[in-house]
Amino acid sequence: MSDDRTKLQRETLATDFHRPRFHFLPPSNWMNDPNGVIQWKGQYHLFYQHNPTGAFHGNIHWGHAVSHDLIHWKDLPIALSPTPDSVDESGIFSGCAVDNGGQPIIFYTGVSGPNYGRQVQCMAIGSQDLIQWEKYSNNPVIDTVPDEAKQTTDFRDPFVWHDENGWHMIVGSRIENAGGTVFLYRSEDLIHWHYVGPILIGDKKVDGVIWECPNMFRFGEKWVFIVSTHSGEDVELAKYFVGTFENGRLSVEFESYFDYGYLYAPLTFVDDKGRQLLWGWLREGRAVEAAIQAGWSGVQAIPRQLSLDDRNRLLMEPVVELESIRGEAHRFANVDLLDDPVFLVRSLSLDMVGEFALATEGILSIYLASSESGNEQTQIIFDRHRNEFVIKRQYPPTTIDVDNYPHIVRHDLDPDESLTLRIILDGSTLEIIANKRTSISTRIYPTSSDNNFVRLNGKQSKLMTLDIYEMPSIWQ
Ligand code: DQQ
Repeated sequence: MSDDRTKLQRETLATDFHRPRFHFLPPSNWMNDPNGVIQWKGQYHLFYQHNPTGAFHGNIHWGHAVSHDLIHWKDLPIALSPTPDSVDESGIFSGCAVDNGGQPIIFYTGVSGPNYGRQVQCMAIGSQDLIQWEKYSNNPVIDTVPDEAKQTTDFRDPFVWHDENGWHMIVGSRIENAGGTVFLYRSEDLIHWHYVGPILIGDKKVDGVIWECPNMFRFGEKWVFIVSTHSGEDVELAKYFVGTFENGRLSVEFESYFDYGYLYAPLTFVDDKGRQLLWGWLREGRAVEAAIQAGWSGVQAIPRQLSLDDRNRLLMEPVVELESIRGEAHRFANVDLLDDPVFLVRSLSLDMVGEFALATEGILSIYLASSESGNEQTQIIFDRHRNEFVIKRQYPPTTIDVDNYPHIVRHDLDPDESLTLRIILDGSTLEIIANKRTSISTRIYPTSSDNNFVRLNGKQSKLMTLDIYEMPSIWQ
């Protein structure tokens, strides 16, 4: 697609106030999982699951964009498309990119057959600018699900890494009547893969029936394993496990959810600053028909930098580069919160950083995307006694086809720990990260762009500092 055409598509959709202005999303149409994230010759490349012909899942290609700073993006031509009468005739599903000693290689799942029922692992080799991709002539490199899966249909999303023992690949799958799993393979040459076994098997009663989009990486001795859990009918939550990894098995020492809302299919990589960075798809919370009518669907979360704390909890922070585009700043400090809401600012494009001290019975409420009367709003409530967040999305009764269920999420604070909050609001996307370790991403669809009041109130709680930055569009 020409530069002019993508620019025109972006300009046409830019008047839609639900459409994020500083998060990455394609010029138009559908996007889901991030794929093949890699830094190449200093530039950050993002590939993504993309339907170029509609704002719905289907006809899946790999879209492609590049950035020098993880914030500003240039659209590039579609990287991979299905080939008729081949193992990927029905779609190029998720995967990763690796640097094979200067040669860029993509691994992806080729799908074909009824209900995408045949899923095989394929390879493509890139040009030095990552624009042209040639599929390996002997695809697939792995063509059958291991027997112990006792099923032959769910086998996708290869994640490949290299270490002193060679190349490793994990592929998301399930074991019939047991639960989600990922199967491990090893290779010397990236072409011939030897099956090792499942690294971990989930309990289908707890962690979904299928595991999709696996990731493995390490901080020192500790390995982190992230998967996206699927019920067989629908996506559930992204989960992480921390432990040791020996003889092809993961021994779990800590586990938790990566996000308690809409962030799904995260994918990680290490950049040249040594940062472990993570991308994630923020799916929609509205009916498919509404997305089709809007002409776009799916957003990427602001990339996050990951680390581990001394209790093996995964910590995450939006990349520091986001701070470079912050606009007008509003600072509030030392306010004892009472029933009467304090007006803060009006905007649907905000980056907020706050610290709050709550007494044992303290409650804090932040209202976003609120109408003047407050009959429509999103309320972020933290109850210190229950150590619990409730995120309420409240719309006029006539609003239909938009998710409005509450997110109820436990967030334990140590006795002397204050509550820190990072809140990023961008049109219909809302990312909330508490104390760097509890992430709740959601989607909201205000009925008017004037419903943009930000207020807060509370009881037995004190705003220590709150910095609110108005955020610009990255596409101007
Ligand atoms: N999305 C891809 C699959 C993956 C799923 C298809 C997760 O490869 O398992 O678009 O959202």
